[in-house]
Amino acid sequence: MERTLIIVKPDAVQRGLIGEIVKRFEQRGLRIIGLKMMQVSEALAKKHYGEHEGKSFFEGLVQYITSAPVVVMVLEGPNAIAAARTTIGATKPHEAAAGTIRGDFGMDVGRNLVHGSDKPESGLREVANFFTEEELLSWSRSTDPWIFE
Ligand code: D4T
Repeated sequence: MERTLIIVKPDAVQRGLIGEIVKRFEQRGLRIIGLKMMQVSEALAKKHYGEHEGKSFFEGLVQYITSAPVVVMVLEGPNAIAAARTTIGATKPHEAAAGTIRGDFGMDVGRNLVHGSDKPESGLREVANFFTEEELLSWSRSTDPWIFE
């Protein structure tokens, strides 16, 4: 089972899209094992986006993600990372396919609504940055056998 960290970013929260975005991951079949609303600190933002430090957009990215509350969640499932990223769509919303979250709601790379981990190692690291083990639930749904063979 893979785990991915999803961040419903400040623009999506401000635009009232929390429910819409959570719904899309739920209907895909990903299992939510942790979920909370929080304000990201500058230190946490810099840690999360550490690989982009030094790039031209880094300061703007930190400013954006810390500017207002976000909703963070951990999704679990076989191939959860790839499944979540195809639901999210391409990084630049104007290039994202219609039907994806970014393709349906976004226009600008600096306001791209949602984050999803990009590989299994990042998923584990990012989940640990945002959640304690006690905040994550190990559970199964009665529908799981109808979603995962
Ligand atoms: P995140 O990490 O937010 O889910 O986005 P992606 O995984 O799709 O894309 P990324 O890591 O390449 O970029 C992280 C973050 O930086 C912003 N960004 C990116 C930007 O503002 N300008 C840019 O040119 C790029 C490449 C958007 C997402």
